[in-house]
Amino acid sequence: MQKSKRLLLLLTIWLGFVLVLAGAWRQLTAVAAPQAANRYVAPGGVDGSNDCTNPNNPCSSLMYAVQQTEAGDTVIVAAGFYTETDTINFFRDVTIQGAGLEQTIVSVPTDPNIWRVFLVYGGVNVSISHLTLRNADRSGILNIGNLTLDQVSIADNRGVLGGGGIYNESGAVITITDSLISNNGQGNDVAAGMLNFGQATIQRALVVGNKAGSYGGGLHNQGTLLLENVTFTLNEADSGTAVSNGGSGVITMTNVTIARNTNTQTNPSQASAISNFGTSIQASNSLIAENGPNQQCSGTTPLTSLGHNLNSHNDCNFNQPTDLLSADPLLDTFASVSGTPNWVSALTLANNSPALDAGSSTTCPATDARGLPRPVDGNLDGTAVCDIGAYEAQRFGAFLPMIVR
Ligand SMILES: [Ca+2]
Ligand SMILES: [Ca+2]
Repeated sequence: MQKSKRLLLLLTIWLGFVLVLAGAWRQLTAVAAPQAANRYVAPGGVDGSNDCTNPNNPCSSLMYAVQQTEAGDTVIVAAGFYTETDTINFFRDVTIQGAGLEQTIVSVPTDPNIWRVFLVYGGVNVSISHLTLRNADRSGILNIGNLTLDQVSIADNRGVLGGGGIYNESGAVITITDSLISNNGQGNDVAAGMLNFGQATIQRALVVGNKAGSYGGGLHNQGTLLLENVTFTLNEADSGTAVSNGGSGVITMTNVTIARNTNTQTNPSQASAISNFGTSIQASNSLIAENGPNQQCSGTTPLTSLGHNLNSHNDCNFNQPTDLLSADPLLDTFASVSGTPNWVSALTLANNSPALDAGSSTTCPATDARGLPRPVDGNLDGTAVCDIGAYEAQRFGAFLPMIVR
């Protein structure tokens, strides 16, 4: 009896010891695990031995701050113009947050040896938002890893050897939202706005004023590409002036507007909007108009219509009963709306445009390119239906009393 009591006491003491040890170990490991840090960059900051973690003592260059990061860190870049001395390489998972697309400008000097602004290495997850990156000799961004861009402007990169704005490598994944791809390429190579070999998604974006020498003024795709609420306009190339697809490329486009792009070569077999030599392009709720001077679509693989497309001519193989052919969409000016990202403006539709309420409300996204809601009753017949293209007319006048009632 006495012996068993002593055993019980010993066992209790041993158990308590084990529990104390376990608690201590938990505390130790909690301390040992690296904590994700915020690092700060601002004009007038100081690099040197600074680890950039004190917001009151920020670093001055984004490249230096990225070099200080551990995996999982966030680099917060204040408003300002940053001219980096070379390409910023991402070897670790990092988030970069600027102060705004028009406020935080990250640039590199004009130099044929500075090929990129950002390079994301394979297997690395990087998220970049609220800034502009510009002036690389080759591609603004080379992505080999997994990259998300939100409210980013990719501008004025020269695209020597193609892929001026973005080069998304085979096996890489990129997601672009609420962003602007503008004025990339110098008219002497391919894929001025973007060259995609991997998996790419672009939602709510404006691809404008990019200039390729041969094909793919807006972009060239040989991977998997999803386009939703994207406007391609004022791009130049000698074929596939807005969108070019090749190799095993697969493109799905929903509520895309391709308008006012210009061929630099007048060979009528070269498309002013889309050329498809790849596996497939599927289109729904998309608008192709006012591209010239050549035919709108060309290539070896006809487009596949999923319905509710509009072609100002009749040369894109749109063959569903809901497609509008040889129809003038009555495109108007660019519009953005105050309170929404004004860089993702879209080409508006006149009040009597046939594109109003001619889309499919089943397949259209919940907003238009500007983030405004779909569907809206654009032809004022009492029924809200999605419009064709990246823009949804916001007309509420006539039926407001019904809503108020
Ligand atoms: Ca309607
Ligand atoms: Ca509508």
